[in-house]
Amino acid sequence: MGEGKIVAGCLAPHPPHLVYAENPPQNEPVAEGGWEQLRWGYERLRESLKDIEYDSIVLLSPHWQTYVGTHFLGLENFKSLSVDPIFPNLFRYHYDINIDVELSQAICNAAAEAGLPTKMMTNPDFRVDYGTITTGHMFNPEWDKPFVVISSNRSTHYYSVEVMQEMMLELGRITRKAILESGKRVVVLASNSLSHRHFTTESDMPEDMSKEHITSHAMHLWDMRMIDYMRSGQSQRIIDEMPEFTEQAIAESDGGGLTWLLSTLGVPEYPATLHGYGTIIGTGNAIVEWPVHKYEEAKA
Ligand code: 2X7
Ligand code: FE2
Repeated sequence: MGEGKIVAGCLAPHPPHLVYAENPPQNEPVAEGGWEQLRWGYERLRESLKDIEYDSIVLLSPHWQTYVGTHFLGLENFKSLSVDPIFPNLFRYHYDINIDVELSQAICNAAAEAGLPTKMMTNPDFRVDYGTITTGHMFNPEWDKPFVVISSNRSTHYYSVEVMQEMMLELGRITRKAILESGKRVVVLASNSLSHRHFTTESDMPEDMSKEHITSHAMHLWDMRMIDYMRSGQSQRIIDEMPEFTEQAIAESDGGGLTWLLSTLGVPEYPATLHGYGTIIGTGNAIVEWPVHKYEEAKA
């Protein structure tokens, strides 16, 4: 086949607070708003891609945690209730997600051929994790595109950040090749926060923004350093500093999504666009787009 294309790659974090604050009909709890800086950031991201045509969304979520290899959602549709185990007061979301099984199987097969342990998830009762659902909703509230959903193999925890990076760099190269060979136009999403130190208590009203701030100055400095590298096209430095960042900022990059994203994009040297930054219960979250479509048009 061939002629497939990655049209954009995004860092698209998934704190369930964002969906809670949007009050969509699928979510049971009701909020008085909150976290607007980030929700407006998602609006800007959606606006930026609204005229770009694509077939599917490929997403890696750190909350689908698999210890034996990388798994892929493998049925045409999953429909159920997703509840955040830590914030059931904020997130009880009735989802109905369509899967691009053809592309999912193609990436899974390519990973298996390269020697990575893989599995297609074909249990119809499988509950899709809230990271996938939150990022899916915030990126595409209409749910009108099929997804490929990739699990987070917990190699940081089983081994180290260095081992995780080796595996995710390889999975990214494989994902890229499989997309280009598929003939499809695709957006790739890494669903993770940056610094990830939570407060240990929640305010009486979770959406009370007078209580929201970064957990510590050190976390702020790490987040700004990473964002600066993204905005100045220094992806390789992000990869090089990932072990220190992940350990010192307790960053959610431990799940491998950010490394996988950069590898899938071919370790880009062009600047990414920051659509929004904000904290959620003390964690740092950035909405960032690598506008592959613009970069490739400029080269042509
Ligand atoms: O999963 C999350 C997260 N990554 C950050 C903040 C709050 C809740 O959930
Ligand atoms: Fe998370």
